[in-house]
Amino acid sequence: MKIRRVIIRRLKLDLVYPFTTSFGTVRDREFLVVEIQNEDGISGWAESVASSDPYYKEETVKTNLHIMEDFLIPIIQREQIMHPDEVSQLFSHIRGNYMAKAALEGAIWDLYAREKNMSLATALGGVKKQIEVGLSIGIQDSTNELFRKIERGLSQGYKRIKMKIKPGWDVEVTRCVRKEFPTIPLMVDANSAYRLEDIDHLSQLDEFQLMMIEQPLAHEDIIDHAELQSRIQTPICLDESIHSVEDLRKAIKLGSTKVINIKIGRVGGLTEAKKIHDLCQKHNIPVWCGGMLESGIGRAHNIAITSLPNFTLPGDTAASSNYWHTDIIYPEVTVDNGIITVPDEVGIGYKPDMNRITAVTLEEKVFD
Ligand code: OSB
Ligand code: MG
Repeated sequence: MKIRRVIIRRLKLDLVYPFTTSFGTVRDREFLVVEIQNEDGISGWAESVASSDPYYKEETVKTNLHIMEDFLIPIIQREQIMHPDEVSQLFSHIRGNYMAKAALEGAIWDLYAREKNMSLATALGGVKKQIEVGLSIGIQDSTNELFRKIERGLSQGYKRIKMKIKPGWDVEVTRCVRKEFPTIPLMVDANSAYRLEDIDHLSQLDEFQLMMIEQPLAHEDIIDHAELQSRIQTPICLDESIHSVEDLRKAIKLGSTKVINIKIGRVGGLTEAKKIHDLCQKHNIPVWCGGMLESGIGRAHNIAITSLPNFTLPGDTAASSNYWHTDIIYPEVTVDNGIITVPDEVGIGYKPDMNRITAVTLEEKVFD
């Protein structure tokens, strides 16, 4: 692959609804979109899932810009890349900064697929033509509001409901939801809001037949999660704690997790995401694709990776209209009765909408 130019755009989009987790409320998203052009003028696209604040994980839009500009882009410009699988190796001496790495690697994957005239899903080894998706519902002002959101999601056919929890909005709310919706596939996500001392409290969730509890304990922990898992029945799913196939190997060894949420940005890119998928498959651990309130570009990458065979649980990739008044791709991502058809067009399979992108760009940097 001959890379001629890297363009980083900083965009801002308003969310259709504010989204509240245990770590705060977001009303809009500021994020970076990466375009990488080859010598023939073909472009590959990806986005960074880093947000403007370091509340989910430590990376931010600003740290991503710094790491991309000063460290990662010079590597891409200097090295001859034959296959996108090489990129994570080329980046490996730069510690952490997973989201920044993933955004550049993702654009190279899209460019590679376009050069080969195939879909990104096919380039990744995807097999599924359709994927099942669920809805992630933030913390609400009242249980009535939560019920309304769940009902809406179910009426649109979403295959599972994930509700965010935090201390004070957990056991009793889940009890109410279960009473109202006794049989729906339901899970909760705590985004690291609890400590091991909360074992007795968290074990009260066991009576609600939840599919899983996502990341109850600290954002880098795999040790306390192992103890918690040995004392509760609800399967634990790790999100924040897993950055690599190495983290996963250790978590499996300790018994910290029974399900894995794969986020391309959190693990440094598609190549590492595939490795995590493969190791989970070997250990009969189901995986699903987590969401980070992505624009259509990130959403398209999520759809492509979800076409791999061990993504057996519905992911977070809801329809564009659940997040944005107007997305930055066309067509927008649509969900039909909880199912997305994986596009078979070349690359990510959706076209970046340049007019819309220009309209919401705050800053643009070109690296020749
Ligand atoms: O933990 O999965 C998470 C959004 C921002 C940060 C962390 C998380 C989330 C979501 C959003 O749950 C899911 C979505 O994109 O719909
Ligand atoms: Mg999560």
